[in-house]
Amino acid sequence: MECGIVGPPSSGKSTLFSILTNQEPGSFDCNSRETRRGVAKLNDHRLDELAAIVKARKIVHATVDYVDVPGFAAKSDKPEPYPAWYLSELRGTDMLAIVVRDFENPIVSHPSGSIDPLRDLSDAAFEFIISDLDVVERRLNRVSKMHDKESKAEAELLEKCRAHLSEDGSLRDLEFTQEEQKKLRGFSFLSLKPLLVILNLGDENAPEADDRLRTMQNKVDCLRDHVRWVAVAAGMESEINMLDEEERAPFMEELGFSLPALDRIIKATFELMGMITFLTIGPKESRAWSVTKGATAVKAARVIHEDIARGFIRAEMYNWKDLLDAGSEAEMKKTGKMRLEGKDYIMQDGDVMNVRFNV
Ligand SMILES: Nc1nc2c(ncn2[C@@H]2O[C@H](COP(=O)(O)OP(=O)(O)OP(=O)(O)O)[C@@H](O)[C@H]2O)c(=O)[nH]1
Ligand SMILES: [Mg+2]
Repeated sequence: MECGIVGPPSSGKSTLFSILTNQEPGSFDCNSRETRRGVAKLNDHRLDELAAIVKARKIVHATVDYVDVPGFAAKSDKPEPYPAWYLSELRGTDMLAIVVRDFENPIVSHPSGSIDPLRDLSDAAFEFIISDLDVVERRLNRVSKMHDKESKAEAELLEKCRAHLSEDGSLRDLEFTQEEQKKLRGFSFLSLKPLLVILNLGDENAPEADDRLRTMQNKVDCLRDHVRWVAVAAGMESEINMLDEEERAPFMEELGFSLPALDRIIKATFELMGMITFLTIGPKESRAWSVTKGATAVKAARVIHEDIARGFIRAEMYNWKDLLDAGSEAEMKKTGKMRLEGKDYIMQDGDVMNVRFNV
């Protein structure tokens, strides 16, 4: 799962990326077209607690890939369309996180001359709409000349998209059937990608995070299903991260966030993408895996290894809490809480699975 981090220059994308991927902070040349990729670990106390029970020698967390895409400033006062390299970088991702700036910093000026996170969000959303409209119109031009049934259906679907985009609407706010969604997937439309809005606050306004987020949310008309909102104070948090772990708490408290940005952003990313976590627990390796909500046991097995899915016989399944309560695998087996499930079992968040398979 890959999430593109976008937004205007100096909104704090790279600062946030460093926090997420646990790298040294340090922004890079804003004229550079270089993007950075990194892996963020989903901290999961369930995995840590169960791994401790079985004395796991190796612990592997679930992860999300983040891509730090540098912002670029228009050369004139007029907004410029996004360049092709930028758009193609974004199209390759599964979801987008737009970082908008709500912090003053006299050393780093905002390319638009003032701090206005709502404007920055609308600008970015608008550029995505324009770029999608361009793709739709080009394709419509082609398919409208064809007369077979499939092309006609495609033209009808694209016409629905065109109408909405022309009214400055994002595609994620339209309802599509599963069949339509499948057809649209190949276009990698930006305004259809799940969206995480990240409001980057300064340390002075971080304690008002909830109010500031709410004010923005109230002014944006969008379907809640495909959008999530998170407030962070990336600059301050990256400084806090340089402290020893035991020294961090009072500073975090001052910011007013109950959890670090990393945990809150990954959680929002998982929710937005409809992902849940299941675990495989053993002394050699204990590991958390992610799978889409509603996935069957055999699909979850495929995440682990294709062979395990192919040779799937049954899966031993229990909830992570059952092992925690029992204190050991042997005790847990005595409680009768371990079930045997077939291929079609629907995975639940926090399931511990052990597949019996045959290759
Ligand atoms: N005061 C304050 N400064 C911040 C904050 N976040 C980032 N900065 C500073 O703003 C500058 C730009 O931050 P970056 O993280 O490089 O911004 P960016 O969005 O990656 O910028 P580009 O890659 O050029 O698009 C840096 O000097 C940061 O230290 C913040 O929350 N508060
Ligand atoms: Mg950057």
